[in-house]
Amino acid sequence: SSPLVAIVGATGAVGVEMIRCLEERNFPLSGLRLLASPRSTGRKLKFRDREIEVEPLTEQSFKGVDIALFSASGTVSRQFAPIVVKEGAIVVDNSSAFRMDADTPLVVPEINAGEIARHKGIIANPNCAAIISITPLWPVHQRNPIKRLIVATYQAASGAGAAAMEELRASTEAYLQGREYKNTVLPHPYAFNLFSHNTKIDPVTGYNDEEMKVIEETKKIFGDPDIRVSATCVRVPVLRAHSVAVTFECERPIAAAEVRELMKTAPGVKLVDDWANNYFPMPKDASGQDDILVGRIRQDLSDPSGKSVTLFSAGDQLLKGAALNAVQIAEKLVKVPALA
Ligand code: A2P
Ligand code: 11C
Repeated sequence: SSPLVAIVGATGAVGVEMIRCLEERNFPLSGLRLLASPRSTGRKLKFRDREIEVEPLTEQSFKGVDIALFSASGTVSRQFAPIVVKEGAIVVDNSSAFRMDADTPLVVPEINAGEIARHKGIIANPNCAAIISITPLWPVHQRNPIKRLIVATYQAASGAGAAAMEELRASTEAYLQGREYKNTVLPHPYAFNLFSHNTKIDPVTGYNDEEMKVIEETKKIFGDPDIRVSATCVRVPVLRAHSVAVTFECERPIAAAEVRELMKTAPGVKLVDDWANNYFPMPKDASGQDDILVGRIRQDLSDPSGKSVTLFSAGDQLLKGAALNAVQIAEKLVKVPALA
């Protein structure tokens, strides 16, 4: 019979997209339980032809649940995911709490769906910047192993949650009206500005947590600890799609034309590479789309060996970067044939 599904963080930026993905992809479920903080108790959210009341998350919330999709925070996942597992249910966790645990599969279904089978109750959804950076690269890596990868991200407000999206809107409005705006969610003025990703900097290396996630998660998802990765992560004033400039070096020479051909059939990817019209991936176009847009594919002129290619991509942070990827993992759990 169909599973009873719970969403933890159902009122959040990712949570509401999880509800929408379950609905749009016609996920087979016997019931949907929506959980959030006590602040949201009593709120109703639409699913299919009905409204479901949001319940406060407690240790009793998971009775009868088969699959729980978590997107509240690492703290909430650490506290409640073990309770779900003890109940015999499966967690798909969008936080970073368990991603690097050896026992926890870290899954992008287009890359390593086979990992799902070895789960011990928790399957981790990767960091959104990592998913959007590396999903298009997997077919390249299989053809001609990528030895080195350098990414620079342009990350949207949604990655910092619904309140950050609201801060972008409100601060932009204030700026245009010449009003003062005191930022309370993100650490710097956001309107008409950009800044280094708002996570902790390692005092020794100078890399921030987001950059280290991209580096470490890439190795785990590709199953290749030797791949050399560097990342610069930046927050830009865009609502909900992350963009990435990617340069990679393969084991053998590779032509940009070959990469472009691979992108035409890469799962979860759409080629947007119109040189004549200077039309390439944009967060505005990626927003609301399942596919990651990829373009600007060209030889890296700084590598005379011909082994390096550079490209630019944009993907919806809330969809492929988070909710969609989690629902795709859940589909594999219930063995739904690949949906559109
Ligand atoms: P709430 O809306 O009641 O605060 P976002 O990433 O957009 O900020 O969303 C975070 C989500 O996680 C929201 O649904 C939020 O609920 C939920 N959440 C945050 N903290 C807790 C908590 N301690 N217990 C349950 N849900 C939480
Ligand atoms: C951002 N990627 O855009 C982050 C948010 O590890 O899942 C999600 C952090 C994570 O700020």
